Amino acid sequence: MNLLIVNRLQIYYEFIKNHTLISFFIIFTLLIMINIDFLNLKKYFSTKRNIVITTHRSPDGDALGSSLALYNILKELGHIVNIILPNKFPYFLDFLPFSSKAIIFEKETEKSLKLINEVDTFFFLDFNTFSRLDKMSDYVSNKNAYTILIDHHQDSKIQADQSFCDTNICSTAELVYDFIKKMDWNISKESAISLYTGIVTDSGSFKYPTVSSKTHDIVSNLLSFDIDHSLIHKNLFDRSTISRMRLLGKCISTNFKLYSEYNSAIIYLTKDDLKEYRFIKGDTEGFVNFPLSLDGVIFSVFFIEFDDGIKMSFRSKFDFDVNKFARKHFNGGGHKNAAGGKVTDLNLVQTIDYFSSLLSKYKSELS
Ligand SMILES: [Mn+2]
Repeated sequence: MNLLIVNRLQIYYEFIKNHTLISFFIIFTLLIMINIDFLNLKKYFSTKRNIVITTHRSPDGDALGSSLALYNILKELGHIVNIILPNKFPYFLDFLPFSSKAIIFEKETEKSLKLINEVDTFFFLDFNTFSRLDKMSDYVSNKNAYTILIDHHQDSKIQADQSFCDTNICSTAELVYDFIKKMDWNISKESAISLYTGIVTDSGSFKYPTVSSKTHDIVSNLLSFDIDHSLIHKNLFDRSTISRMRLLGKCISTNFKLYSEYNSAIIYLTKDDLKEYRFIKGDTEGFVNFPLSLDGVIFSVFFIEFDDGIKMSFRSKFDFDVNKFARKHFNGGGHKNAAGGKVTDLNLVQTIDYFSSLLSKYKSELS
């Protein structure tokens, strides 16, 4: 054993021997601190609650999967539970159990407001700032209710009554799994499907650096519920629409720019492209990964022009921090290797020009 550790252990031993009472008190307090939230939470959920689960705009597999898993479990426990999403999820996630139960704020505003008004408990899943709830934001943040935040994004701006956040974990689904286990709640086959989906989508099918042995431990446990993982992958990745194929073709053939000096590449789609190829929601999911699959490219951006502004997805390999980049220049954020951003005061050409002008400032980080 390392000499330093031996020394330390000796010091701890001496301290405990000489201050037995104080030591026990410290250990006891630490144990209470670790468990107290869960003891209180277990008590809190022992009475029937009126719960709304919500997640970020344009919900992805992790956002929706985490929400549906928790929805199923809380419902089984006898609580009143609703999921309210700011807007619709992409079509390929409709295989998730109970996905049809999700209420879309944009479409069913009155119903959503009534439910928010009646709520006593909120679960906030997979987002770090209320602005990601879009038009729902003020109604939710102003409502007086007990709030529980489970999230893995950096720089959280949400003050919740209970926070279960860890930015080193690759998916919120893993944190939800931990939360369920600590609460001693039972996982169902349906919730296992949803959690597995969350982990697969947010880990890039287990390829991102944040995937850990714990991720695989959780997945191993989820597979023990006899879920058809192969079917889940087919549902997630092999249900492309013709419009998606054509939009991807457009990006790769003409709407592409390589900045070899900065090991960066971009693709983009204009409003006219979306119209011409009959874009439907979800069609461009994962497009940003294509430039990143080029040998040597460590930073890729996908620009998409909508009526209300330019939406951007950022991805990187290794140490280039796209969360910082998106926050600093494009009103966005997310994770170190995956982030989003939005611009409303520039058109597409101006946005790309502005982006190009920034690259030289990052030359050392990008080479
Ligand atoms: Mn996530």
